[in-house]
Amino acid sequence: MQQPNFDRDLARASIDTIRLLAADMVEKAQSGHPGTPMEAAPIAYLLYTRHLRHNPANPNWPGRDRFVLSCGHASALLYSMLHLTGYDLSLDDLKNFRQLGSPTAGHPEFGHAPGIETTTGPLGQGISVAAGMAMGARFLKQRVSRELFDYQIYALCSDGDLMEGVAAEAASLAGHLRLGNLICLYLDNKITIEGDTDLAFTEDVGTRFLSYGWQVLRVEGENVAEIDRAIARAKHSPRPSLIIARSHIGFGAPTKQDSHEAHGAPLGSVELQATKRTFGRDPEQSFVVPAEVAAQDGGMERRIALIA
Ligand SMILES: Cc1ncc(C[n+]2csc(CCOP(=O)(O)OP(=O)(O)O)c2C)c(N)n1
Ligand SMILES: [Mg+2]
Repeated sequence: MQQPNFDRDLARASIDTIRLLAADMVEKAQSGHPGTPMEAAPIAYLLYTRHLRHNPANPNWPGRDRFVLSCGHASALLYSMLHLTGYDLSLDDLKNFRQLGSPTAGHPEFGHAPGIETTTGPLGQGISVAAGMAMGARFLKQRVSRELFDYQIYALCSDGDLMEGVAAEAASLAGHLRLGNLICLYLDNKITIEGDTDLAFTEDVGTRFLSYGWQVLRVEGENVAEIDRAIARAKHSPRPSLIIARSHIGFGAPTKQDSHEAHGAPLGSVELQATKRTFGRDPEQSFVVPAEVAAQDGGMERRIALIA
């Protein structure tokens, strides 16, 4: 298999840090959703360090790529990622997840914390908003500035997002308009809030999106090289792209991985400690960011230099 042109060990250490920070946040708050952040950490890491054109020191730069968290219940993922990539969100802010007055709300709105674009509570809305944002970006690019508004819209979505009718309407329009600046990453984990998707959702999502006129790519949710290549390919597609990641909710949790129990409740201290052992971390410590993870330059600094 082709080797990725990045440090695999550092990527793995960073991804595990993201998952455990998110699980610690939910555990400390005693509310929230640990499983989806643990599952989506590889995608978030690759996006934020290798693909997203953004500037943590100037989160509102108009030419930035936009990241829409359609499965907004995974907000702990976003906060971990923003903290690690240098946005103005401290480890203490992460420790205050879901507390009154903190910048780390459960379902954050635009402007509430740096780096938050759209995150949605109602499933289906995020991917639909993302299609609208891609239309807006194209308009600005054609009418105002080809250089400044040459940006992509990334949306992370889940089964529930794709069950919603509104998402189908928006995706159909995006395909019709050939919005190549729209990239949706779908966490195909076969689990929803009540249990397996077998209960209510067995359609072939990929074929549906192909019929809308999208490019459809498939990756394995823990395969960083595969995810990286798929995102790189999607960026150059003239059509919108759906990257279907076969991923595992609660990845690394010994008894809750691949279970709806990892969706909307803290893992519990015993399970969380066992998860930390799985990743070779000290089970007694929380909110740990290893020095090599904190100090890394994942290529992000270079992109910032280009756009500052
Ligand atoms: C329109 C809408 N209906 C219902 C809900 C309640 N709800 C929150 S998450 C969820 C489903 C979770 O399953 P999935 O989208 O697959 O996310 P995962 O657990 O895999 O992260 C539901 C039904 C909602 N947020 N929005
Ligand atoms: Mg799911």
